[in-house]
Amino acid sequence: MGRLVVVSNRVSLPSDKGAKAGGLAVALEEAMSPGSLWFGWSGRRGGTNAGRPAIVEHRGITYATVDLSEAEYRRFYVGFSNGALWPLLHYRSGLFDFRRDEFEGYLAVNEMFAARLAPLLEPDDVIWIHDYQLLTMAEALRRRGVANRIGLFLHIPFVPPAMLHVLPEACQLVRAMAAADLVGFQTEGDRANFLDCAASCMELHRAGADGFVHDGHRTMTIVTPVGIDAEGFARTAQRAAGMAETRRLVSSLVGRALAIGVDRLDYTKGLPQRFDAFGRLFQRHPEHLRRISLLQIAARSREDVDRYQALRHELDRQAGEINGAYSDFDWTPLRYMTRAVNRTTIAGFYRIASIGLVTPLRDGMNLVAKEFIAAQDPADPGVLVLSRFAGAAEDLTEALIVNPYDADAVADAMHAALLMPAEERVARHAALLGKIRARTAASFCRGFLDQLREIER
Ligand code: ADQ
Repeated sequence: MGRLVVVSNRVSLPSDKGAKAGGLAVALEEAMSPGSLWFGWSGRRGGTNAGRPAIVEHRGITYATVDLSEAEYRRFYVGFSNGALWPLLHYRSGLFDFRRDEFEGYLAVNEMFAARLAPLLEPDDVIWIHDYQLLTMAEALRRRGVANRIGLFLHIPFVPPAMLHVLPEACQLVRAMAAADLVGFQTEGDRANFLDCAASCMELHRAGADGFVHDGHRTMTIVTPVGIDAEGFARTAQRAAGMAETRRLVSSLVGRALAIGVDRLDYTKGLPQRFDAFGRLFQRHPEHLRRISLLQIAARSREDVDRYQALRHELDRQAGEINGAYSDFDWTPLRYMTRAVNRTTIAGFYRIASIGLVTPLRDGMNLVAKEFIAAQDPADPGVLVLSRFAGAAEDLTEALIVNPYDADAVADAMHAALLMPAEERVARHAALLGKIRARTAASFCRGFLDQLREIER
């Protein structure tokens, strides 16, 4: 069986210590077995990338990384990836910012990745490219004569044609994605949108329900939702619940309930709307005043992108407003922090929380929802309040499903969660736990790679 070559924008090197916020890094660690190669950006910038990739070996895995120049970083990463594609693929055309030089910078970095990876490849390697930063890389590899099996997995949503064509070069991207043999998505909806976009961009013949042929090349699609190591996370949470940080959190609550939110500080995560809904809880259901605190951990992310700074200012303002309006001398309703906290500590916090608030405005999957479920004590679990616009909601139907734009409804769901009888909490949690145990990070990787390896080239 051929070697696995994973390509992602960022490579998490074995030397990277400390807290990591980001679902992709977590999921991919499961895919890497000894003998594999992981290729991507080192995270360094400012240097030149003219030379060969830097190679590090660790526990049988080879890590090959390239640096980006400052101009590449600005155009490819800050510009087109995060200023144009990220908002567009999260249905936020109002935030979409297209600049042609940035689009060209994006194509050039995808091209450069292909040029640096190609000499490292062996004929039976299976190549698995990840996410929205690298949508044109499969095509760039093909142009270099790479005939290996290539898979592409998109961790974020894919939009319908009416939204995608807001992007002037939409069809160029879709055609480049189709150069892969297998294109994977988090949900059926995302896959259907991609197939519709492909049909809107090129002459194609459908190959069964899941694929198509264009110009003699067959592109198949697959839906493989990303999961977590549910058993491992449950063990971590159980252990963490006894650790000093969790004990300190419990004693600071003095018997009050805890709601928890854990996100990257990103406008797709619906944090201003969540804060609004939390304030609304006290207006609509004042019996909860002084009885609950919300701990929101929002790790700063993409601080070079202007919109993220604006979001931070908005949240600072809102947090001040809520605490100014409702705090008492011995109770603060909202505890809001913007640094990353390590996953073990967070696991302990989830376990003691009565409510997990996962209310993104749009999300490919959302692993925090799954981690919250895994971390609960099955005999006395907390309740997950989950946005219908998270990919996770397609499967996790026993959560309290909400529309995150409806602050009153989210407040009412929190109220319902706080009053929910133990029997109902246990039943909902058992059903959810069964689901996240069935679809783990490992089964995500296996599901995608088994199908990719079956493809005849
Ligand atoms: P993200 O948008 O980064 O991932 P998510 O799925 O929630 O979102 O993954 C976040 C991961 O980082 C989780 O493991 C979480 O514990 C951790 N994390 C989040 N906030 C943190 C914080 N404040 N401190 C410490 N750790 C934090 C993208 C897509 C998602 C998709 C994943 C995986 O946007 O929709 O689920 O990839 O495919």
